[in-house]
Amino acid sequence: MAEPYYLTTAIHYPNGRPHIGHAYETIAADVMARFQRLRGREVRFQTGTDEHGLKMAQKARELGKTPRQLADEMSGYFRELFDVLNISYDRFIRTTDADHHRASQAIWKAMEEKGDLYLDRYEGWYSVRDEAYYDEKELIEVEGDEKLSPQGTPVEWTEEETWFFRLSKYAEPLLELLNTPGFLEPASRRNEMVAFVERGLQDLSVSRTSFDWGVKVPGSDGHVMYVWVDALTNYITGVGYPDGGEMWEKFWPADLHLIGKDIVRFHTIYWPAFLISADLPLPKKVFGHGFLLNRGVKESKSLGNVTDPMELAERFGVDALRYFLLAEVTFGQDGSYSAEALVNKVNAELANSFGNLAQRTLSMISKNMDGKLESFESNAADDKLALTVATACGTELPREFEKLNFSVGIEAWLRAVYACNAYVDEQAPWALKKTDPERMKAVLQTLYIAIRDLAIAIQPVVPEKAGAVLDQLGVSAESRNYADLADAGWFAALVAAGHTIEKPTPVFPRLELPSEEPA
Ligand code: ME8
Repeated sequence: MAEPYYLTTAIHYPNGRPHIGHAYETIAADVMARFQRLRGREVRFQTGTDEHGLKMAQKARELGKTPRQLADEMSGYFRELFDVLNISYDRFIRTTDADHHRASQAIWKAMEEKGDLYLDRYEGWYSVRDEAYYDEKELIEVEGDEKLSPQGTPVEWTEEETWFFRLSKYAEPLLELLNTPGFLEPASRRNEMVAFVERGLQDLSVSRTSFDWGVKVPGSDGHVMYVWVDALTNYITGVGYPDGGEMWEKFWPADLHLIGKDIVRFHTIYWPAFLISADLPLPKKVFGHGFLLNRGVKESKSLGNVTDPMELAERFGVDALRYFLLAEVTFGQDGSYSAEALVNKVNAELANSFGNLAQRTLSMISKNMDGKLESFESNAADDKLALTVATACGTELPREFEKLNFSVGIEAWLRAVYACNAYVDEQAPWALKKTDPERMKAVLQTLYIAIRDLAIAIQPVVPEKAGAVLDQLGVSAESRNYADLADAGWFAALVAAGHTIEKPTPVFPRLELPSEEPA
């Protein structure tokens, strides 16, 4: 039985079109989902849009729309983008979905039955942009009397009757959870959360009465849930809460919530506290990735440096974008991007190294061997190359991807690609054509086997391109899993079947920078 694996991204605010950060997080999650599938696990992958709350209500009013119209329109752009980016999600959840309202009310009732909810008056600071409450002592004083949230967003003084959740009651189990190795990664994010709990937890305001765009609080007219209560609940809605059933048994608790560093507090303090209160199991891991910066600067509408991820994908190709984002940035840290960095990296590593390797090898097999595979005798150089490639693809890349060290796994893969290119140069199969045709065949077929391993291993990152290489090699769709890397008989089976290799067409074209772009 395949071991189940449930992963989620954050659900995105559809108060505007998706930006590069949304693309980054969702691509990374997709790489993980594909990776786990290739490892043989039964994966459920959820993403979606977070449609309630004051931020959505205000934005809609500003645009003269209803929140529902804004959510419908923008959520559509997210789905369109994720389709273009080849995101293999199983469910795109919208918090306006009917089953989600039901799940949110169910977890609310469970917390209420626990005695963890009480009615009182909230007086304090709120950031609409973060949809977050802040303590006075967390705020940053700026020029004049203005105060900003720790994220640098404006805050407003709020007073209203609300329901409170007894967060203060859960300090001890939360500290224990935060100190559980592997629960919150990267580990560097843990200290901040531990310090937050140790400073003393305040009970949390979990409903609003000053607007009505949200999930209704059961039995409490005029109250809608605080948007984060319903937002976090999406993770269990999607696997069948509160009804239970096969999907629930299989997939909850989640294996991974993949989110950005700015929302770690919600996922490692509020969310586990709600779950403990409702007697539900806790997610196994929360990973807070870093931010993507445009040439080192945070994108913002006022700076006019906002990149449309759809445009990047259309201009450079989806797999080029996916590869660049994962290979360039150490996952967990902030990273910088620019069109020229993308073009340079993709040309050097995919077009000139891996792409060229596949193109040269397959061309020579098609031309010099009539495209026919034959059994061959390997020598020490061939065996050494085979071992290097097998280790990178079968051990190093999977070990690093499992830890979400995507760039480190890709580096190991790339070292194996470079080893293949060095081997081609050393062995010079084009020269062997006349002097030692048997040796030429051994060299080309050693490369053929190596390319198959390299293509299988890199599929999570560049699914379409790796698939195209595997098609050219003649690797069947059922034999592209990581377990197939260890299959010693596949090559002999292809030889026995009389497999022929056609003249290849290049899979990784070189990218060009439009001339107006700075070099
Ligand atoms: O926070 N680089 O939604 P959101 C990388 N609805 N990641 C970025 C980024 C950047 N420049 N900017 C944002 C929300 N992100 C809530 C989540 S989950 C129950 C509710 C990440 O649309 C951000 O960290 O503001 C978050 O993980 C995701 O994009 C959605 O951000």
